[in-house]
Amino acid sequence: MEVQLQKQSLATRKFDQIREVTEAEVEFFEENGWVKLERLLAPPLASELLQHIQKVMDTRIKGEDGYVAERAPDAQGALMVEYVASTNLRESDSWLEDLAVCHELAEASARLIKTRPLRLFADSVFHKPKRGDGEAWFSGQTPWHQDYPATPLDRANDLQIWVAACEITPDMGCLQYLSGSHRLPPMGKATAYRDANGKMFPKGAVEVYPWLLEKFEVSPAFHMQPGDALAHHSLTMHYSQENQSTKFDRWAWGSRRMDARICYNGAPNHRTDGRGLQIDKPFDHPAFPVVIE
Ligand SMILES: O=C(O)CCC(=O)C(=O)O
Ligand SMILES: [Fe+2]
Repeated sequence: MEVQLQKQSLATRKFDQIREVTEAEVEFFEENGWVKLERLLAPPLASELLQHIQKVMDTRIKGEDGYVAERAPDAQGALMVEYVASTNLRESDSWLEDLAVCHELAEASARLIKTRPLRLFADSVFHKPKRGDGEAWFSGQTPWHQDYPATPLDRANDLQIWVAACEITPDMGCLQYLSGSHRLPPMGKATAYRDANGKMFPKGAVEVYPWLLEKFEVSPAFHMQPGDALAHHSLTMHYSQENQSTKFDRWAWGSRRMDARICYNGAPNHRTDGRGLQIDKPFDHPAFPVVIE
């Protein structure tokens, strides 16, 4: 039976500082499961993005808007608070809402995964503070993981666009990929990769499955200019080193779009819990708008 999707396309603002993806980029993505999109956002737009994400993070972490308490009442400790604060910044900032639902990023996503209609799943901030600046959620290395297993989607047909909101030199922890790993099945959550004592493996999947590093090539840590982006499929294994700079924080903003026909499978996730989603039904809910038909 064909499922009727609610029409919730919200794109109102035009972002003419976002360019189109090229055919060569689409082909590269299909082959490797990731692609670098140089200057996807023009630098002035990237600098506006940085201002917005820093402001929302600051407000949320201070608890000024009650966002974290509302979304995750059980969030304990500064790291967990920061993690919850790092998700769906668009819910606290109408400019970020416009950017997250914009036609330009939706069209780029639709071309890369060759799927329409698409729905927005979430937007996120990935902040790695400079070395010596205390511990944050994304301090240290980001363990090798796929995005799909941590989310309650009944199929893996979605992608993340990760935008450098500031200059990110290779020593600051650029996202890196196992090229071609999007052809792997779901391999478990990063939080499930633990040793016999229950301690998380800092390098994630490659510690549990060392053959991954023999089978796939690791993509380089790029030097990203503000507005350069990386896109990856939700089955592509990815990782980033810790930020080794003692001077500069690393700020990236991600937004993830999915096949709008994907159904909710009920797995726990703070992005979806308590939203009244129905198991085996599409995400027909204002928090997951259709962004391209
Ligand atoms: O920025 C990072 O280190 C992690 C980003 C990530 O896991 C993602 O974009 O899916
Ligand atoms: Fe990820």
